[in-house]
Amino acid sequence: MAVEPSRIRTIAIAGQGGVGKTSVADALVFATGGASRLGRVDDETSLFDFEPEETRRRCSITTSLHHFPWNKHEVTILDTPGQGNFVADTHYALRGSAGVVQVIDASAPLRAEASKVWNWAGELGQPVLFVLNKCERAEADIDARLEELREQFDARPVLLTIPMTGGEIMDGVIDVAAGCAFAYEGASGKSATVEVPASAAERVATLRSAVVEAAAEGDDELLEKYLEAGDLSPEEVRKGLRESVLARSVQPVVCVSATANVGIVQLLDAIVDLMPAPAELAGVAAKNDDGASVVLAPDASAPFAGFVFKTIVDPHIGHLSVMRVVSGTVTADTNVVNPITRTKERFGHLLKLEGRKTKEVDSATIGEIIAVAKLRDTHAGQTLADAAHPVEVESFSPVTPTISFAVEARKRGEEDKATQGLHKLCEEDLALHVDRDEETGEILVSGSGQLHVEVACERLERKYGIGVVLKAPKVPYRETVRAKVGAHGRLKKQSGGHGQFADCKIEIEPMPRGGGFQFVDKIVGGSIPRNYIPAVEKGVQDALKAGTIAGYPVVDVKVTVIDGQYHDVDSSEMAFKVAGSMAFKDGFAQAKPTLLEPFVVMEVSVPDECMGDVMGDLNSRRAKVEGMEQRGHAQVIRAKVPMAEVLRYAPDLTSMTSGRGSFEIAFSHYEPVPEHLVPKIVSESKKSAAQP
Ligand SMILES: Nc1nc2c(ncn2[C@@H]2O[C@H](COP(=O)(O)OP(=O)(O)O)[C@@H](O)[C@H]2O)c(=O)[nH]1
Ligand SMILES: [Mg+2]
Repeated sequence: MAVEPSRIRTIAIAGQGGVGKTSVADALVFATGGASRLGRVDDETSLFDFEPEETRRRCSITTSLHHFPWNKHEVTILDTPGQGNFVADTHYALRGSAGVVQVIDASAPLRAEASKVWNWAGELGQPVLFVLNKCERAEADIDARLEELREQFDARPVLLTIPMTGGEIMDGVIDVAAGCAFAYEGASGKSATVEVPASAAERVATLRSAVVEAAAEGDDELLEKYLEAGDLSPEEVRKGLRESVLARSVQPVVCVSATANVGIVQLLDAIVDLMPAPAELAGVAAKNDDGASVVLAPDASAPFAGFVFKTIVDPHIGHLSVMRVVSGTVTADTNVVNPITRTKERFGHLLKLEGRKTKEVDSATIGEIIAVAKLRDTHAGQTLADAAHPVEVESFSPVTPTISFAVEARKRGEEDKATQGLHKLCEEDLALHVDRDEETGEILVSGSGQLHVEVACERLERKYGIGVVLKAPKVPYRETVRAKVGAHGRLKKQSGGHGQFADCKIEIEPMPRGGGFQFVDKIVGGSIPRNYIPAVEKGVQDALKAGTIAGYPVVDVKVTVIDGQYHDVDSSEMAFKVAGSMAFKDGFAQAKPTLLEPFVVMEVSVPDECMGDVMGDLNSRRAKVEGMEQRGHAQVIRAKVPMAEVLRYAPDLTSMTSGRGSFEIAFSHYEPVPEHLVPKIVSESKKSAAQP
């Protein structure tokens, strides 16, 4: 039977790496009876981290889903990765959720990566519930964490539960608003209601006022009542708080210990009570068939539209497309179309994901997530819509990689198989890119970090049986021009038989950084016939693929074709293509060509006492430091650094900070390479091109 949409909760569990997101997710499933024992990442029994690359590293690499009933609601959770190499997947997975449960380690200061999740939730307008995890640890400091949330996120956290400590250990939680406590029986998840310990009574009273105040602010009527009577009923607190949370003016905070399995029931209640039902979110931006902007309201009776935010490729089952129902209700028989590829798709079976398993359902409605197998031509980032109402939901913005490696198949002759396998991995992982180096013919794999690329290669071997080795990381240099010049290309082969003739004159000039390529046609009087102009452009574009300094792609140039000659019989598209290419190559060398290098933006988080070393080291890497700030006991340095200087930064930072430093990296922009470094880069890339 279909679920009543007001009882649907679909939430992402997100946050920085290692804080216990996956452990919280396992505890949620266990508490609702969805697992007979508590899955644990440390024992490799987690329902969410089940891929060998994940269990081996104790680190989530891709988003996993599960769903369960709780208190007459249908809850779906997405356990997302937090590690910097894999968070692109999290950004995309948030397009599937309606609210974010951001997990924070109560026992350690927030790291820079935590703010990413918070900002993404903000961009998507999703309410946030904070979970303070690892509260049983001696180092847990709840007040310090709340202060960081206020300072660094400008958040307004309001505590709903706090740990109750019996002797040495956290063995229960106090429900602040209800004024009672829950004593947990070991890790069984069972609890008994008990009185708030006298020692905590005063603190609980203060915290309760904060909750009631936050609730009153959510609703004018309640505010009036609160100001008059000085208090609100439990039902009014819940209602007002819900409104404040949905408006994103308040973030509830729940304290748990995932591994000790304490406080999880209160977290479940908070999810159901305070996270949005799909219809409570704003509509989703889309385009209709005529290209006009529309907003898809979260309406269960509207025509169906689903946004595919993830693809899972299983070597046995094939493709699973995972989508969030954005509007309407869908069954296996709904007639759907992909408006981008214009393909009609058949759903066959609708599946719900349960960790590595799936369960078939008859229908799905707004806010639910379903997977369908073996679609003909649909990819992550695309929409599937009712065939009578084709709409296209706004897609993802692409992730620019921060590192590239050349890879080589371990067995000779398996290059093509390796490329094919890597392309299949790219369908699942939109932050992974595979290209061929135009000059050397090598396969280039690019991603968000070395670990990301290494994991991709491990998967290639496990899933498709193709072993590859990573060679040295490559910096994606570009070439460009700095002066405006005229250039000439002339192809003339008219000795006997059918000849070849084309002649074109062009101007080459620089464009602003990031301008890419622009082609302008200024031919007057038909010196080159109209139908040959595209061939000239094609020829120029071919020449752009490999510049003449060191064979890197040429960018940020404008090419204007101004004059030319043709021959009635001997001219052809082919001839003009060659002439265009010749003209560009001729002019490029005169136009003061230079190399551009990519810069990355980095946030390096280091303990105070390592500051000096890390700063000195960054300066030696040509870094431009843009700012520093104190976060807890750590300093966060923000800098723009040439990618070439930080290709292997992780081990160096580890040794400078004895493993206590961390960093985040993202592509920033291109800049000219300093003149004195150009010869070295050129000779190195020629050397690597000469290698067999
Ligand atoms: N002491 C303690 N350790 C925890 C708790 N929750 C998770 N951990 C441990 O923290 C590590 C990372 O947990 P995991 O769930 O994989 O974190 P994630 O990266 O955020 O998904 C594992 O070793 C867990 O056993 C907790 O509540 N208390
Ligand atoms: Mg995890």
